[in-house]
Amino acid sequence: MAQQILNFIDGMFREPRDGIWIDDVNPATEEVIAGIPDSDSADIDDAVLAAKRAFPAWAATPAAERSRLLLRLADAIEKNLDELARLESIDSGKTLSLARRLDIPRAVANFRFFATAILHDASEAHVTDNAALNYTLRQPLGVVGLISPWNLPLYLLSWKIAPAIAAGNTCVAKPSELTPLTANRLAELSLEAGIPPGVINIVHGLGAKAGRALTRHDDVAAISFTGGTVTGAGVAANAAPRFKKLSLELGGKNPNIIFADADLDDAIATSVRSSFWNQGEICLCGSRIFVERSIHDTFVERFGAAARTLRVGDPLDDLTDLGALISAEHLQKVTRYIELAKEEGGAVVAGGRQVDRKGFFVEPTIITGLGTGCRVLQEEIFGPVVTVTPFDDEAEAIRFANSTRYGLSATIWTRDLQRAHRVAAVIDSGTVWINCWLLRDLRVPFGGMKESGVGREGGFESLRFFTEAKNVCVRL
Ligand code: TXE
Repeated sequence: MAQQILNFIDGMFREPRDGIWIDDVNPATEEVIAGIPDSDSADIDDAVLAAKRAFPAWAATPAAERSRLLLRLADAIEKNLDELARLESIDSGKTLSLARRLDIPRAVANFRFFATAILHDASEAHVTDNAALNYTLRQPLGVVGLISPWNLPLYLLSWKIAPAIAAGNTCVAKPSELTPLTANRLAELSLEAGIPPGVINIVHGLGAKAGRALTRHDDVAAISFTGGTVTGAGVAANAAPRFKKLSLELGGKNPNIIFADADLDDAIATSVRSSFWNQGEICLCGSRIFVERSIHDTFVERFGAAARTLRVGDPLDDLTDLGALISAEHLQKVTRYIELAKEEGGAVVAGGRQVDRKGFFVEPTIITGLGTGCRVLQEEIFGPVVTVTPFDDEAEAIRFANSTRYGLSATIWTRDLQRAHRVAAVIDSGTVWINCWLLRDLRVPFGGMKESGVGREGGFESLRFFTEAKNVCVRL
């Protein structure tokens, strides 16, 4: 009998009002592992009401006490790391080892980071000659809506919940319907940690139903959304006319630029990770690899050989490198792009096939021979599929890098310091990594340019997003 997940509203676990449930499937086995509420606007109304009631007391709770409770929640997550990693793996298809190393430790870090950040926050004062003293109050917004995706479920959910409630807001979170398990466990742990009822509410269900209701709710002051660009446009269309604050972290088609003077061993080893970690289902993966022509063939040969050694299979096995893709639909989407690559004239130099076993597995795939205008280099595939394209000089590398409507992140490999800075400055992306990838400091601004998003999260940017600045002017 599959587990039944309930909504978490006002500190209690509740069935959906309409009594309808959705199957939650393990992508590695295709088994139904849980039923989750197919919540609608009535459940969102209940959750928003609970959050609204809890807000005044939580906002008035001293920062030191909010911090203490968030730290207890971080400790509770850490104590249950193995269980949470296992839940994340069976729910999303990601490898257990990655969930242990990346997802769950990051959830712990998110809560610790914002729990302590609020103890060090400061605000500004502006003295107007001898006439007035202005000071800025940063006050919580009220009830905020948090919508998160399936690729890094607890990692991204906690990246939103932690700053939202640390700043004194209460929240209604809508995790992805494809990966509800760790959000549900987080709800239980929040009770254990002593977070008051109504501060964190979690409503499960479909984006077009529960998610949409949240974005349209009049009592929700802000929406923080991470997901696909098309969905993000819909979220903005619902939230903007209601004048909600909006933070949108959307898709990417990130360039990974390798100059001939790069440390090739390092560039190849890191490119294997930046291409295929989490089956390529990380918005920061470098899916368009551009290599200076003089080393292109060597790179393709060595990178291809490395990709062919990766093991695709049981996500719970520690020797597995790539687990399953999230769903049958996503598998279809990814394999369709591999076919499209061939139709567009590309050559598959590694992988290229669905793995012949139960579950949604695709080989790590490398495609060469495609121009930057091809759909495969323009559209987000979000799977273990990368292209490698040669470039002739720095100007061409920059042109190629900037040739999509996305602008989330970029990686540059070179030993030439001046060039590294020069190229970083002109690439259209919110993050540029030089000779590294996914090296994250939680204090830095994080977000996308162009169609990769609006707004920045991270450090004080997150705390600013989740607060309203109010200027108080006192005549002297
Ligand atoms: O994500 P969605 P999907 C990209 C990736 C992927 C594509 C689609 O290319 O193939 O997006 O993935 C909720 N109102 N990324 O469809 O729909 C939904 O329930 C309010 C990039 O699975 O964007 C879930 O909680 N909410 C990415 C969340 O939005 C709505 C991560 C994200 O789902 C909604 C995931 C609506 N109308 C996919 N419709 C990244 N940038 O990290 C859906 N949702």
